Amino acid sequence: MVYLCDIHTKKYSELFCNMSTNYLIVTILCIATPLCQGANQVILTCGGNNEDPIPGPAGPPGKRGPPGMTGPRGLQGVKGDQGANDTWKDAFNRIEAKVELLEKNLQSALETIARLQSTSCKDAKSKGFNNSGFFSLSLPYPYQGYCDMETDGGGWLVVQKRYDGSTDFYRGWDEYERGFGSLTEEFWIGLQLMHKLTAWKPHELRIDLENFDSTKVYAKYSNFSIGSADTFYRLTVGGYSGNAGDWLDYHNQMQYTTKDQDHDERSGSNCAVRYIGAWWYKDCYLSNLNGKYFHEQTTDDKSNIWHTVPRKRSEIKIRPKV
Ligand SMILES: [Ca+2]
Repeated sequence: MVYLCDIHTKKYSELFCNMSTNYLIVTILCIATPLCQGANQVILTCGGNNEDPIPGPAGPPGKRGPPGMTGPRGLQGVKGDQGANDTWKDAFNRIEAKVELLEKNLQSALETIARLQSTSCKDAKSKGFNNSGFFSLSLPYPYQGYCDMETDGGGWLVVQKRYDGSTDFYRGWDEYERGFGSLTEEFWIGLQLMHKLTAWKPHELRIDLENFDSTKVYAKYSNFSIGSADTFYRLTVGGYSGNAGDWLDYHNQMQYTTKDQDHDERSGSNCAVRYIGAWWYKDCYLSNLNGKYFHEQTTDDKSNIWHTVPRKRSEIKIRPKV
């Protein structure tokens, strides 16, 4: 078993052992190889020393350790062999079932690899991922993202999501730079990443909004980019379409302002403090989607407003144009 992984399948080992899916892949390879029994032994060799594949004599047993964490559920097993009365047809059916299971597991493994190797949500969409969810994306550097694969052709990276007020958005500069919240709940992905992505490739922007009467509207911009930290993440936006109204144009070319960094055009006060948010304020806003979240319709001008209407739900998302 040791030789199988280190020598005969050395390429597979080197390819997959550094990836989080190695358990699944190696297991499948081993199942497919009659020489290989006991996938755990093979997996252990993956992280071992390939220059010395011959194991030494076993040492004395060590002290029993504490129980580990419960692991993930394993792959589905195949039905066991039957007794001596087995017919050729039964044997064939069992083999066929095994092959089908192996094909299914292999397909799952290949999908996982593709999911890990996508450069962007748009790239993942082009590979056939049609369900929204989490992806490990690799450009312009590795990061985790939530991809909207259904709206307007899919392939959108969600950069802001709010829907229940569970995450506090009244935060300072550092957190707006790095991002905060949970990708499974409400979050802000961070100005640094938004700058990196839009400097890497031209992007378009889409803002999906849901009102408290459950009507949905959107604003789309064919051009969207965020400047570097040196420009205080200056917003460049244009090419509006949609039915929510163009309430970002007013903020075009504005720098970002948080409660602890005032880069707006309102003299004598900080718009982020005045309106309990953080945004590309001018003097001060026509949109304020990071404003205070209210659970019901309100006329409070400190709320998460798009023009004059606070929103029950907002999703801001970006997508490479090419
Ligand atoms: Ca000011």
